[in-house]
Amino acid sequence: MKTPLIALLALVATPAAAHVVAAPDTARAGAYAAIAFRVGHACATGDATLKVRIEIPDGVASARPQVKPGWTYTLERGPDPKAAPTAITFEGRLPDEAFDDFAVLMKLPVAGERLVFPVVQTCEKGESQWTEVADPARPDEKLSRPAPVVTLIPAPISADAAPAAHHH
Ligand SMILES: [Cu+2]
Repeated sequence: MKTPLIALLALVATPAAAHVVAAPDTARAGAYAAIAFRVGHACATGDATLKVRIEIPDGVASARPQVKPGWTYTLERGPDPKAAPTAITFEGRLPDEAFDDFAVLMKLPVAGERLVFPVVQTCEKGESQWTEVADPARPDEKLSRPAPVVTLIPAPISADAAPAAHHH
């Protein structure tokens, strides 16, 4: 009797685990956060990932790739050399049977609810564009190639605001 409900819950609870996702996918607004872009599989079965290009959205004040043995990185910059790179591309080789994390240390914007990071994954045999963004009006819509998203947790109103009371 319980099987249908359990099956339904499993469906709802299963995240897009094997796509390209941000880990963690929540972070505090205004903080420095190391966010990994987790590549769960290649562009197709048996393929291999050679390149991962991560677009850095407006509002991110700095973005530094974590050095990764076996991988090189290149930064794309806009006109302002002091601004965060507009994109970071890692190049190396990741077989389909494995996953890997590509980490970026970022200074996140103070305002905003979520940051979208379009990713292009280039493989030996093809390419996957992880660039789809959910329509807020259709939250149940299933996207086949969703872009990684980081949800921002509002920063504390003030650092001086009422510290937790001490009871001795
Ligand atoms: Cu997937």
